[in-house]
Amino acid sequence: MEKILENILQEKYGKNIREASDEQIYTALLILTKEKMQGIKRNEGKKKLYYISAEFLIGKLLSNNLINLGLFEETKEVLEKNGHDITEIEEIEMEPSLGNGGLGRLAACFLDSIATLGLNGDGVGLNYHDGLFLQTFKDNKQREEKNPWITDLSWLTKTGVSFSVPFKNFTLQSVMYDIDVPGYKKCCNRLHLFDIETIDEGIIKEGIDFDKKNIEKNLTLFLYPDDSDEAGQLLRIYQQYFMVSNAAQLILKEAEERGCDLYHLYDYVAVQINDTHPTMVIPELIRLLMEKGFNMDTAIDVVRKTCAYTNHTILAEALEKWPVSYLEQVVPHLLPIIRELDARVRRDYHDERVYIIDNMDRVHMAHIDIHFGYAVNGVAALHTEILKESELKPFYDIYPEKFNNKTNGITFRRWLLHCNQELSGYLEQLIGSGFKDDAQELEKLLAYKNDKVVLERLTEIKHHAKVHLKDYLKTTQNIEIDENSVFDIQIKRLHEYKRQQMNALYAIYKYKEIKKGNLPKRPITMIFGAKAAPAYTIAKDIIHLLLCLQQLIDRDPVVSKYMKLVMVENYNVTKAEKLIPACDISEQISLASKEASGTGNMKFMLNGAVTLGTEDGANVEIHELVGDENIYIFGKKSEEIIKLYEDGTYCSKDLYENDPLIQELVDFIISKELLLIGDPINLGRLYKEIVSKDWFMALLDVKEYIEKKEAVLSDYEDRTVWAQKALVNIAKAGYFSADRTIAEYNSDIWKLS
Ligand code: 26V
Repeated sequence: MEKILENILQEKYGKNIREASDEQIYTALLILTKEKMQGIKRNEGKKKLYYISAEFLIGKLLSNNLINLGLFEETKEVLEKNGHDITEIEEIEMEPSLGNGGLGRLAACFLDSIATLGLNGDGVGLNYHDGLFLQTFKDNKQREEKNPWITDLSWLTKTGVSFSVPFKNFTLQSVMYDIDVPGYKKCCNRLHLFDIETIDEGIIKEGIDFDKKNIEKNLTLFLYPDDSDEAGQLLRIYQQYFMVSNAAQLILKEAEERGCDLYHLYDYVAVQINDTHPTMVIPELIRLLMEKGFNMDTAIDVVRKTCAYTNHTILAEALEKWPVSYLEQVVPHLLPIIRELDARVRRDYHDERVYIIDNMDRVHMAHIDIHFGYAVNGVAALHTEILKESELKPFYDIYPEKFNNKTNGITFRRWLLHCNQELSGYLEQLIGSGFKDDAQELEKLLAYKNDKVVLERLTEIKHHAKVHLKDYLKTTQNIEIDENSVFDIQIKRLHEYKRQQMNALYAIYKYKEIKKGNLPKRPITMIFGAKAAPAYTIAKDIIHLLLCLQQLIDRDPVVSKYMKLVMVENYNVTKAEKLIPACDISEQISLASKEASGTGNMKFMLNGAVTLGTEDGANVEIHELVGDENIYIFGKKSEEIIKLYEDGTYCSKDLYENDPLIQELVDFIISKELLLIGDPINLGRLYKEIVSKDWFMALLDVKEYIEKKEAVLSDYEDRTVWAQKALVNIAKAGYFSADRTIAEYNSDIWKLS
């Protein structure tokens, strides 16, 4: 390896490893790794999976690829020997921002595991040039900027593959780019990202503003362009159809190349539809098969046996419903097929809840997937139960055999081996390296639960990670944090159901307690990281509140000795990799029933944080695995919440008016202290929202939350018992390896050979 690196550097820059700059080393390593990946075996097999997703939040790739290729340690040593630090080299790489949050990161973890299990399966998505926006803070508010990530030399490789994609008024010619995805000590798969050559970043004006109607220039500029107006929604439909038409054409082309008689497509191909964004692949495949001479019945039958759907949310507003008139404007050629699918449903089932086109002429994308796919899965046990028993009950009654659960998972290569090398190394010393291939082997750690030396060492490793995070925040945001304080972290997309606003109310509680002289035994550092969708007003108001609280606390000479609130700017995968190893308390406080799974909860657990959470999503399974002693659960249960929504009886105003503490905390949002710092419009609107609506019931659980968090902080002081909790969490995290999840997808859904 050293020799090859040396050669590349000599050839390209006329320098040896010692003389080369970090940038030059990064480029040389990129070239070296890409060449290695091109040389290794591809997964093969008669049947191939296509994982179609609007998002692949892959994060930086250099170290991860080196780990999977078995070259990381050697590279690190060679660089060290020559005066370079691999962590500095990692900084050079731009993070592609091709995803929003959990769903996109899950797709990336899945690609890693699919390759690691040696399965024949590629990802298919879009090559957004500016990805999701880059978040900056100004005047305590979020600002959105473009986020370009594609450099001259990157992980993308342009292929010769290209398809014609027909829209109503024009046809676009695609270009396919590939990113290699090496498995851990295994063969390689690919992520195919489709694009067009005519994209013009020059049309981006102020912030992320651009002409939404100029499709030939804007199609793959942004992930989730603002869809608060008609042009924005049409653009999303253009993007989705472009993605799936390319996917469908690629699938049929490759199947035929593998000798498939398309009448048996399902023996050669499995298509996983990641949420409803790729749903149009179903009518598109039907259309393409009919062009090849299939009759409609047969085309539908073949496609139904090929496609499977994953549901990632029960939030009604997130379930896509496109107006027929919009589809007519973009893809009129799909409409006859969609109408026929709807007619077949209406013929067979006399229940308007399962129709594809509703009485407002909107196409329910999930309904297409459920009727015309062969499997439907939720992403955690509770979530799947809720789908079966309430959200999708009419469908479950028709097709009980299609429904199944696949509890999410994470790749341990990135979320332990790479992001927490000290912990991973120590675990290897204790229990051997078997856990790297079989995550369940982490359970061997339980044998050390009463070993003082091990517990102290785990505490020390956590402390080191906290110091690293301290240094990182100092360099990147010029923020000082105290490594001896408790690190309490909530990092995820900003959404009311995730209840960052409830955590903010805790911050207000703590601030007031300290003001009253009730000083905590140990300072607390509350860390948040979250982007709010640009058009999501209340989410932005919550960010404003958090930033105002951060400033208020920082400016207070007394309070700032005991607490600190930090909002991390532009939260992304790279930042998650720094934050998660340093965390003591993992905040997973969504309103029960609303968080389908969560995957951050798993990453924190694996890195020895203790969860403070509701019985929601995969928290339920974490709770079952670690037991009551090693998790802090609070709040109303999902059945109660579902009932409250059904009855429509929740009234935040009653809670506000009848509980003096709740009133005091909520009133603080519009207190003179905060209004001196913040914007009365944002704070006033948030105050009103919480008092008069509080759709995600923060006030319902806030008191229990405060009590529980106080108990956590008090328990933290018994450092030995806390280290035992951390140890049990690490030991029990093996279940959440994405390798397990993917093995289940394969045996129950894909059945790849
Ligand atoms: C999308 C939208 C878009 C419109 C406005 C409101 C809204 C709210 C939520 C969503 C979520 C879409 C699907 C999604 O990202 N689900 C996440 O999937 C993760 C992987 O399965 C899972 O861990 C998270 O719990 C789930 O929220």
